Amino acid sequence: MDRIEKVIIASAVVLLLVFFGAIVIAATGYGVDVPTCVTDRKPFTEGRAPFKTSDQPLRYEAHTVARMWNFDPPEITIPPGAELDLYLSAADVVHGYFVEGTNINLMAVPGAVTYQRVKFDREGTYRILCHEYCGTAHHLMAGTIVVSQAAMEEQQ
Ligand SMILES: [Cu+2]
Repeated sequence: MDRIEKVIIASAVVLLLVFFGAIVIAATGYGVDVPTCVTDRKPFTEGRAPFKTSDQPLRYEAHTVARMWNFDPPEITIPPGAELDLYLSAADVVHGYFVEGTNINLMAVPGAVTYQRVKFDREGTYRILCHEYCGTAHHLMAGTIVVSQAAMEEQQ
């Protein structure tokens, strides 16, 4: 084996170890979580507005259905500092679920439920966009997540 080949193989092994270490550090040190497909929930075709599931920690759960060409419910309102358990399904074709300014990026797949737990610390309005081409009105498919204490108090 040529010396250059040995150097390239050794470099590749070092890079593999560095990347694997970065994944382990991200998962354990920074809490980076990969969205998962859950199997203990039946796929649903009706959305459900957020409801509180826990006070300590403050936690809400929302069920969103993506369909041509909207999200049901179109708006999710939670208070700042709350964790949101987001369950997502699709009623017709594959859609995407991307929330601007966050790391929320899910696939909505018919017959499956995807899940991600997220926490919003800052108040604001976050736009939800479909990022999978799903038909002629795909570009109009949007929703919002409103993180606001005042909006929560208005609802009660
Ligand atoms: Cu779409």
